[in-house]
Amino acid sequence: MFPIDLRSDTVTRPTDAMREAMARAEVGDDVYGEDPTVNRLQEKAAELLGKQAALLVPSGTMGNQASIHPFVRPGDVILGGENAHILLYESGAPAALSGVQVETLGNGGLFDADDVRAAIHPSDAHYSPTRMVCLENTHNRAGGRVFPLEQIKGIAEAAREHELHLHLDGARLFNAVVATGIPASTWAEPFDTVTFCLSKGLGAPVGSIVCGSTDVIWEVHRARKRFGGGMRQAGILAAAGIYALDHHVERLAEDHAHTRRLADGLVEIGYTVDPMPETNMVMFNVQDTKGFIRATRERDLWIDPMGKGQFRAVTHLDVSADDIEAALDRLADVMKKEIR
Ligand code: TLP
Repeated sequence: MFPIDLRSDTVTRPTDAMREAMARAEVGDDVYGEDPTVNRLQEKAAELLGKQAALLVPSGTMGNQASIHPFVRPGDVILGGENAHILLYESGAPAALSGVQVETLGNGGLFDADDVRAAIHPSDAHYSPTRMVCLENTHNRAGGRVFPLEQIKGIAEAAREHELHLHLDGARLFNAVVATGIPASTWAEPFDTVTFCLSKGLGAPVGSIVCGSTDVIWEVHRARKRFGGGMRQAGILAAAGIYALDHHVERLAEDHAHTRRLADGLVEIGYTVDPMPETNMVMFNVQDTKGFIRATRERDLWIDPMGKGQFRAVTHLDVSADDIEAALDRLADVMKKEIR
């Protein structure tokens, strides 16, 4: 049996053509701002997202945290959707690195303008100031759901009314772009800072981008330095990013089609899929977590749990239509053994 890895879209390996682009990259010392390939990637990303400036950072986590750090003071509150990556999967970084408290909004990751207005603390010495709203699109723990644009516009209005910084964790923003046909710049427009990852569905080995106004990115740049994220001849990585943006965006539609097929197959086999997928991941329920992990690993099928009784399967560049059929055969076999 050959391995099929559906744990995350982070597991992809650079293609030969991407490696070729990396090997040929012109480089310089990016801490001096002298790496031409990094500069080219940053200009390209800023233009794609309709922002004045962009900054390459080593990871989505650093992109998020460097987008929070300059715009808050210790004791401030930042608001985020339930189960947001920033709050759940970044090792407590908002508290540890920026000293902020986090309050969650809405249900399952999505929220609206009323949730924001209701959460803002009054201007009273008892309360810590509410400073920032963070939103995730697509939302990971919500099964790759696309955050509705009209809802985002309402949230942005509420944020502006109260002078809150608005940040988008767009680790998988291009999945939302491809799923909806709405350009990245439209999704990015309401936000002060936007991150997106090159190292997920886009298939680059390393790297994320933060976009914003020139002034905002100047502050994020300082935070990147403070967090130890200044890189030197990073053009080798930036070349992979440029290649990914040129060649791996439209193909995300294939991942979305594979996920839909996987979801339909899971339902046919008898698993409960919830919600049905909108992009490149599908969440389904399994009671026997340990048994399911053992049985799938025995069949060289890699799928991880995400929360109690829930598994997440993610499609990506290294998963073909045939792999999906093979994965479904293996899952049907697992179900036959009464592991559900
Ligand atoms: N998410 C990973 C795990 O950390 C859960 C994954 O496999 O999905 N924002 C979002 C929405 C993410 O899903 C992730 C990674 C990040 C930020 C962080 O990116 P990295 O791993 O580059 O720090």
